[in-house]
Parts: sequence; C-alpha cells; structure tokens
Amino acid sequence: MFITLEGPEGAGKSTNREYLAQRLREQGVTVCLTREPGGTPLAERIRELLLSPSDEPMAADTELLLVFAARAQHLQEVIKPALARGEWVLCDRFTDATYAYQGGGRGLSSARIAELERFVQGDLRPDLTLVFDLPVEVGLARAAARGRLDRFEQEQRGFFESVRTTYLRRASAAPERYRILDAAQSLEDVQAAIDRLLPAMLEHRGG
Ligand code: T5A
Repeated sequence: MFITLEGPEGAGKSTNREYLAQRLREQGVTVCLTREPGGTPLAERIRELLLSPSDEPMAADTELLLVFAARAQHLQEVIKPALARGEWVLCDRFTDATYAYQGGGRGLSSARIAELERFVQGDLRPDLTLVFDLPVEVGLARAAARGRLDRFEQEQRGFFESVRTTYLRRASAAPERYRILDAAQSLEDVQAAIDRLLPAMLEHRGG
C-alpha cells in the first residue's frame, strides 16, 4: 500500500503518520515512513531551497519543477524500492500537495501539473490518501505556535483557502481513493477516526 497524508499547514499529518504507523506495526505490517518535499538527502536539500525564505522571489514554475525534481529522486531512492520490498509507504504529502499549493495556491494549470505527474511517476499513484481538513486559521495558529514561519507559511490567507478548497475538490472527485478527516477535532478524536479506517486498509494485506 502506498498511503499519503495531506492537508493544509498544521493539520496534524506528521503526528498522525506516526500514529498510523504504530497501529499498522501492531498488525505486523512493515512500514516505510517518509515525507515530501524530501525523503532522501538530495531531496531534503531541494526542500531547503523550497522552504527557506529568500530575498529573490521564486518563480512559480521554478517551484513546480523543484517539487517534481525532489519527487523523482524520492521515488527512485525510497518509494519504489520500499513498495518492491512489500513495505507499506506512509508519505507525509505527495502530488496532491502540488495540485493544492502550486495549482490552487499559485494558480498554475492542473494540466501542466498532470503532465509532470505522468513524466515523473508514470502510472504510480497513491492507493489511499488521507486528507486532514481544518479551517485555515486553526492550522496556521498551530504552525505559528512552532515559531519561525517557512516560505509557504508566510503566504496570505487567500492562498491557504485555495489550498484547502483544492484538496476538498480533489477528494470529492475521487472518493474511492480519498478519506477526509476532520482535523479540527481533538487529537484523540482524529486518531479514533483513523482507527475506524484500519480494517479496510488491512484488507489490502496480501492482496
Ligand atoms: N509543498 C509540499 C508544496 O508546495 N508542494 C508539494 O508538492 C509538496 C509535497 C512543507 C511545505 O511544502 C509545501 C507545502 C508545505 O507548506 P510540510 O512540512 O509537510 O511541507 O508542511 P507543514 O504543513 O508545514 O507541516 P506541519 O508540520 O506544519 O503540519 P502537520 O504535519 O500537518 O502537523 P503536525 O503533525 O506537525 O502538527 C502541528 C502541531 O499541531 C498539533 C501538533 O501537536 C503540533 O504541535 N496538533 C494538534 N493540536 C490539537 N488538535 C489536533 N487534532 C492536533 N493535531 C496536531
């Protein structure tokens, strides 16, 4: 299984990725935890470029190409080998984030993103995508509580509203792949919702 965790800033993806990994391990599943942008030393260097605020504005196309450059490396070095070994890959953000941030946020065309998606990924798509949804102000407050804001977190509220809308639109267009979780609830309630999804996920074992 290739499972991705998505959602706006501060939605709890990293926290819940650890939780899901733990629950899967209890069931005997070998998991590979990773994230985007990043996941390999080279891709993490690209992440640095993407997230560090800089005096020189980054062109939206540059941002898009850097995201996919990091993804190409990550697929080759981590994701494809782990799937080939029969592991379950739990990835904190993947190409849905590109549609949400570079598409919804920056306004790049989804046809252009789809072109790069085909080029870099071929037919590979996540089997399941968990979308942690919450109001923009709640997520930004959680992110701000951590301190210094990265280059994306410095964007205006409208940017994040478009990000959220794009995630929800994609999820409702392909309900067989996406599950939307209400991430504004307490962590206990979010994790109880993850527990309810586990039996269906585990049906894939050996399938
Ligand atoms: N990006 C990424 C693109 O533009 N295009 C792309 O293609 C890709 C892949 C970095 C940035 O890259 C951009 C999008 C991003 O801006 P990131 O580091 O994954 O990606 O993004 P962030 O959203 O900044 O990561 P965060 O760490 O902020 O968010 P998480 O992982 O969703 O949240 P988490 O688990 O760290 O939790 C944040 C805080 O909230 C608390 C946690 O304890 C933590 O303190 N929390 C809760 N508090 C109360 N109730 C709950 N239910 C809570 N859940 C978590």
